[in-house]
Amino acid sequence: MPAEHEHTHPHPHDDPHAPLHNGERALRIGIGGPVGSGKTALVAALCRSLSEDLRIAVVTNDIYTTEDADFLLRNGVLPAERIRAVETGCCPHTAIRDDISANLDAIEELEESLGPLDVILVESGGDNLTATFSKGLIDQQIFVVDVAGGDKVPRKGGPGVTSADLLVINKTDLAPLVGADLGVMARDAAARRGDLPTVFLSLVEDRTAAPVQDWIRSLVR
Ligand SMILES: Nc1nc2c(ncn2[C@@H]2O[C@H](COP(=O)(O)OP(=O)(O)OP(=O)(O)O)[C@@H](O)[C@H]2O)c(=O)[nH]1
Ligand SMILES: [Mg+2]
Repeated sequence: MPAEHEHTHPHPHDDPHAPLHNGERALRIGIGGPVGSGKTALVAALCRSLSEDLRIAVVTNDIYTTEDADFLLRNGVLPAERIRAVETGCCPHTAIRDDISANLDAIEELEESLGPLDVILVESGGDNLTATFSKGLIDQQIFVVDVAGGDKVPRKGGPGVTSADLLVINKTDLAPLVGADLGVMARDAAARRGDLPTVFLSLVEDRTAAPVQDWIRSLVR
């Protein structure tokens, strides 16, 4: 029996930074978009519909509060241990693009405490049309805009609208109230985005966010 100090063979499970077995890693999806467009409502809908058969966790980003995480907890969409809040204390886009360390720590903590996961949703703090995620933080990004600001939003472009892997145009139920033409939005989005997909959604009418859920499932498979 060797003395304790002679014990040399590595114990991979002792290393908190060790990759998951078989290189398995959750698909990381960033959800960004302007303030109030429905990012948290979308996260809540996805948690409800995806957690039936997938292992899900969520990281939220707020500037000064944990408002978004609190909303998800109040609505019971996931057990508390599956939700982490990052208080950025700075411009939301800084924490998802320039200094992503707090978000990476939150993801790592979730994976360590929960074991292997299928999908981690990272909600950015609400920003403007310029916010995008670092590819070092997420694998795919969803950009959520809403029709309430008028049908001009896709036409205005910006990196979120033009280059997100999925563009979600939310709150279609409000289109008649604000005189937004969804056909114009679809045409302008297609012109900006080429082959990248765009979906229309009303989270008031579709509490499962079906088109976004389908898109995520196609990536997990
Ligand atoms: N009418 C309507 N309201 C919606 C829809 N989706 C979200 N909302 C409402 O819009 C408001 C903002 O939704 P949130 O999900 O908090 O938006 P957010 O993008 O997370 O906001 P921030 O994190 O503050 O940027 C809430 O009052 C939602 O209930 C929708 O499809 N239709
Ligand atoms: Mg939110």
